Amino acid sequence: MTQKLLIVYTGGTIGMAKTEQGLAPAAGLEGRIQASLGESLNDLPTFDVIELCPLIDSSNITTSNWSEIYDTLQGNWAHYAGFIVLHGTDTLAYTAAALSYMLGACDKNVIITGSQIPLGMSRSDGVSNLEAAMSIAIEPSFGTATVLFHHSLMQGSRVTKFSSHNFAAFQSFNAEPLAKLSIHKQFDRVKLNDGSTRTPPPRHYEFKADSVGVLVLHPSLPSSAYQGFLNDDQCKAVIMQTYGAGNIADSNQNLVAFLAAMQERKKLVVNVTQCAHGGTSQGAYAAGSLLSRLSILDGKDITLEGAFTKIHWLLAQGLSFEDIQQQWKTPLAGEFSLD
Ligand code: ASN
Repeated sequence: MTQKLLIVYTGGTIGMAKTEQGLAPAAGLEGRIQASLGESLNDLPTFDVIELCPLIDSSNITTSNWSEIYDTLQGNWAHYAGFIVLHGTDTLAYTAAALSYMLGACDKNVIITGSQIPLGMSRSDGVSNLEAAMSIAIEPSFGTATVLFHHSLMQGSRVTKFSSHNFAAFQSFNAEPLAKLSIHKQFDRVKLNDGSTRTPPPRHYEFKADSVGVLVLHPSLPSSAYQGFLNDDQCKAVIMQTYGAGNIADSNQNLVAFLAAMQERKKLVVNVTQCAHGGTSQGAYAAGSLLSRLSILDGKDITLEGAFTKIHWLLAQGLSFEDIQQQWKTPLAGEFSLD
């Protein structure tokens, strides 16, 4: 089998160029890769580049872009030994989590990376991120989609962008990185389910773009922040970012009534903590115990991105409210820790 890599370029800073309006994605990345990586390419696998159209700043990502990336990978699966997705950093964590559910425990590596400074510009971190991804993409499968950034290889379902300035832009706060790339490369492969891997099947579902919202709790929350979710028929679920160990203001009668009405209308609510590290202990405090009584799903130590995309994925499978309540509890791609 060929040891060739496929690089899927979606846009993002790594491939941007200066314009009068500021940095914007630019086509023709292959030439810039050749120029920036130069002779190092002699030690790396050969590669092809597919540029998606249009190339985007990842702040413009939508659920249909996840499908497009998946279809590109799936359609080319048999022809390459490994895959790299070049993506903007702003929403990379959402795409990485979405691809983790979509691909499952796949039999080849899909590594998602990008950069804070464009390739070809001085001090670009794109060179080291891309070189590192290329150097490990044809390793035996890590068993899940991964993110590689600033020498750290992380589970795709677990990352969060935590710095807009540092080269180490991503963290996996609740799961150890799969590898730290130094002079030596050492991998702890992820064991999902029984450790078996598969070829991703053709996509048979569509994401429903407007089906999931996010509610961030804050002191004296106005009801206008959430009332719209209730009245919007397209909205099937809300990820609620709660305080600390998963607490809400249980003295806020409007909020409590909203949560009860969500349950009555069979709209899902997921409890995800606002804290970057740790997770929920739903019910540990009286102020959070109400959530279990209202059948609100416990996000445990999942990220916002992991929860948002998991609900999208489950809804896209056409599952009922009751089935999703059940299936939520099982990790699909290592997205939360089991107690
Ligand atoms: N705005 C850019 C993007 O997400 C940021 C980056 O890639 N560093 O596309």
